[in-house]
Amino acid sequence: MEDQRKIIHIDADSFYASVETRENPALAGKPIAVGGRPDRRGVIATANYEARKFGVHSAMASSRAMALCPTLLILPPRFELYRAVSGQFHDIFREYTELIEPLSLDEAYLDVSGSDCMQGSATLIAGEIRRRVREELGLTVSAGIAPNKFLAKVASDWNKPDGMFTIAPGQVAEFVLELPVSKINGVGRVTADKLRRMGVETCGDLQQLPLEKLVERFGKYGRRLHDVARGVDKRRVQTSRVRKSISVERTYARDIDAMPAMVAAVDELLLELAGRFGRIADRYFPTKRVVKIKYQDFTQTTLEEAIGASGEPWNDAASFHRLVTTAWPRGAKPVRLLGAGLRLQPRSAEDLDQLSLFEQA
Ligand code: TTP
Ligand code: MG
Repeated sequence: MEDQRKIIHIDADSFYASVETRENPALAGKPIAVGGRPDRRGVIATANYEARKFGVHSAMASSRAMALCPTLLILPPRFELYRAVSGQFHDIFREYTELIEPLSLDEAYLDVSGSDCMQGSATLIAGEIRRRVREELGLTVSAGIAPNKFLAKVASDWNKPDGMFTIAPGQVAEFVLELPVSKINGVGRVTADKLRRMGVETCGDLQQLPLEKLVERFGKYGRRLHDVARGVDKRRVQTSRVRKSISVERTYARDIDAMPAMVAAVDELLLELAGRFGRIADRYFPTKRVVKIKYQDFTQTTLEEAIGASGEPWNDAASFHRLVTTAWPRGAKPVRLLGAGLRLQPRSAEDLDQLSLFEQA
């Protein structure tokens, strides 16, 4: 049903700062921030929760932050690293759904309405994602689970950091009554003040105002306020990205240095790739096979081949084996990471018609 979607909003906790702490565990428990230098009129991008206790927050002048918290360590940002971590978040998300809308590097909406993972329970899926991010990436993310994007975003903030909160469809009406309007995405200080002067503090108060009055005062945004005050939000999770490829890769605890082990590793990757590709095979067809090899010394090589007209299926194991056998000697060193993937082409509407014709035949 239209309004009974299952949305998860994920938001990493003090993202840049947490990544820096993961990279240098000696920083754990100390107040740190990521941002520009105080002597160069820099600003804070984010601060960890220890630093927030001193009143340090995003967008604050670094010099002010140092005044509030003299022991604060301000690290320069490393965007490439954060981007890479963000990609790793998405690799995990994609195992549960393809309907992902990123809002920033550390934030995304996931629509899991169609997922049959974890008996279709969005709350269990969110718990699983949080566990895997902790175990595999050494970071914490908070999650909100709700029937729409507005409520899911409110919910992810509810038990932050390292928390989650579910608003079930049957709880929405009661939940919004006491919800402060300041929690509505888009209601900043100005709008909140304006609403307060109209006697509105909570969404329950807001429900008392007729639509006409809200539109008169707030223009188009008035209609949105009218909806969200009732916990209604029909915006869909929008995936903007057209995929060009899909791949799975694994870093091995012990480097691989013999062909049989390599072949076994590739077979394992292919199983996983099949699962992942299976979920989007209705929208994409594979054009090439790709393997990636990262050697012990972190140099890497990739090799790809067109999926031939000879009729073998995309996941033909012998073809992938041939690719690694050819690529490995380029470095001739033990291998720390292997990847297997496919280059993709979106299926057009016509292809889809063709597909269903074939299936009927
Ligand atoms: P947020 O998710 O807003 O903040 P956060 O992840 O640091 O902390 P939390 O979610 O636990 O409250 O932003 C994500 C990253 O975006 C943040 O780590 C740094 C960057 N950022 C800025 O560079 N400037 C800003 O003003 C904000 C708000 C964030
Ligand atoms: Mg965050």
